[in-house]
Amino acid sequence: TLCFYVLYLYFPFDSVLFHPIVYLGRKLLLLYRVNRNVTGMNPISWEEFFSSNLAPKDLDCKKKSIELFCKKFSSSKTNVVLVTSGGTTVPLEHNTVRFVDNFSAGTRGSASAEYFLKAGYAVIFMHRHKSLEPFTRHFTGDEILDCLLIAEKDTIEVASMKVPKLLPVLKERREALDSGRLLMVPFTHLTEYLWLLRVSSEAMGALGSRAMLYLAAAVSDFYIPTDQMPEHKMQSSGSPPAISLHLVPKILRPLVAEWVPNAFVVSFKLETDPNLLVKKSQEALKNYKHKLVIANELHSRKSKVILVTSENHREIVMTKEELDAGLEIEHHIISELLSLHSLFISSN
Ligand code: PAZ
Repeated sequence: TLCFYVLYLYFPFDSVLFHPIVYLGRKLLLLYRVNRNVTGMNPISWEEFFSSNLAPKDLDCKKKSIELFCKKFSSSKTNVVLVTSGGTTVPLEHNTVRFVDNFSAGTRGSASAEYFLKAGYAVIFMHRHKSLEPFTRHFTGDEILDCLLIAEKDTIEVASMKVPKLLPVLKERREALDSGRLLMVPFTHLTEYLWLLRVSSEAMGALGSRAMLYLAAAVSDFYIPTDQMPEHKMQSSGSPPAISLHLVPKILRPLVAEWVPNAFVVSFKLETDPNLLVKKSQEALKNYKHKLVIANELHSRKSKVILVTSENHREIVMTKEELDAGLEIEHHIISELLSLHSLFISSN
């Protein structure tokens, strides 16, 4: 930066030498950044990430609704939970045609949000746009249309055999909406997710220990910095593209230490090697100093999780009978969290 500044003093904007110098400077900076990330030793800081990846255009509007929502519950006894859900995309072009995505459907987040609502919590549901949502998740594809029948005089009726499934869902949804305890906040790409996570956490600060963060979204660990993304769709006519992914800074660190230090923070750890689950979760607790990691393995995530705290770890395993009866593991997870959170609140 200093070299740049000194050069600029000698060759101001209108100088013909200025443009080649800027070009060279950019290339050097790029080389430096690539090298930093290739070695994997030194990802950029979270501050650098936010200053080089500008906030999405609608952030202010979403921020205001999140702040209003938190304010509404700050003087009541209602606990507030931020549930993050679904996967983030990582665009490969500014005018995005292609992006990197992941497997997450939002099952964990949307089911958990329902159980939190049932327990009386107010829920900020920060979810990947078009992933599963509380209540509607029970009806996929044409199912909701199958509940409806064309009756006399072009009116519509609900098929009586569908009522037992539809009615309890409708009742719970109505209760949540009428009490104003559900705020839906959609995101799509990684940068949008991280900005929203930051503003939501900061807004929840006012709730103290009554705030819980339940970070179930599958967030990309890699991204392409904006200055290295092509403007337009990558062309297949030239040589195959070389895509260099960079490490995303660990956002849990500022979240716990600075943005919402008094909240009950729960993160998730997904692995495909079950032997790594507990070790990596303990490392995360040590590094970020939050309260709980819920560890799960990709293929068994609907039937088994491990709750890892700094003191111990224990499994929740669904029995075959429970699974056959349609019971969901999130029911058990949330009931555990309710006890842990209430202990946390009373000890604060
Ligand atoms: O969304 P889903 O129900 O298909 O999957 C849930 C999950 C595996 C993404 C979640 O439980 C989780 O582990 N989230 C954190 C992933 C991570 O390690 O970043």
